[in-house]
Amino acid sequence: MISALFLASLALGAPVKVATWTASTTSAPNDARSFEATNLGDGKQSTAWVEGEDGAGLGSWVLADFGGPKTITAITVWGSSWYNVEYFGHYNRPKTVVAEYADGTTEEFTAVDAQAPQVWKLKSPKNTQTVKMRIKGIYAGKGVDTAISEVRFSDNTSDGPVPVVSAVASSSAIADTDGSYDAQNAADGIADSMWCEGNKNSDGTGEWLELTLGRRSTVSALKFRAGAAFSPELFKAVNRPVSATVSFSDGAKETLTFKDFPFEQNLSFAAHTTDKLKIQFTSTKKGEKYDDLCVSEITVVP
Ligand SMILES: [Ca+2]
Ligand SMILES: [Ca+2]
Repeated sequence: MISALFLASLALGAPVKVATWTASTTSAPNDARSFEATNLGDGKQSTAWVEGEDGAGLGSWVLADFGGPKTITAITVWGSSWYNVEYFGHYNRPKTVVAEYADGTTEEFTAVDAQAPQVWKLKSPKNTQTVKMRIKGIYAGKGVDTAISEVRFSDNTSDGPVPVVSAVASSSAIADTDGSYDAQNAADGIADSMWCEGNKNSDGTGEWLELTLGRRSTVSALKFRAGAAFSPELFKAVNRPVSATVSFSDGAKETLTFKDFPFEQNLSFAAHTTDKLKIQFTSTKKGEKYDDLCVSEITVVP
């Protein structure tokens, strides 16, 4: 339910590109894993910024610079590290955050105590070049440091991809130590969160995903990250789509044919005006480790 509400909030506007990220402090890298502030805006839940102070990180801040004034309507925060369930429990995550805008005005936001993206809608749209987010309160993890995996800002435009407000699937794999495989993961704007089907009697053929759009739109293409986009090495661990049929609200159908690679692929077709997209997979390629069809991300292109 939290995830569905989260997707609905994405309909507030288009994502705003951050030109530079800076932080008050950064934890030293360990095991070749970096904790730099740039991890906040790389579109991956597995990479996180971790503050580098001696204490719990209260007073630490991160600052997003858009490179020019933008009108911001919402901030979405993935608190702690979403690398896996153990990491999520290890790090502190922000409970209270004070956002300071370029004109010096501030606004305070509070997170709920759950592993869910926190969507904070601003009291009113704010025109600003920077947002400084200072951590005022935390939910304590088992370790010492505070982490944030990803931050996204939304504007007040309808530019960019068509927003998806909810996603449902024929089946979903059960959550494990790596996290959830819910349908929402296929349309959350995060490259390394994925939907995997949970039908033990199927290689994914016949399984489907249905995306509800934030507004009736003319759709001419879908961008897909098929399989496990977490890393090129893991991509072939799971089943990948070979072909699918996409159905539109007017009953029209188009055929999708996938390339078998881990990068984003653009699948274009004749334009259709629609409220929903139902993507039913008609053939798949076997994974090396798991017999579950997975899709990491779908972007709906106007
Ligand atoms: Ca990240
Ligand atoms: Ca995703």
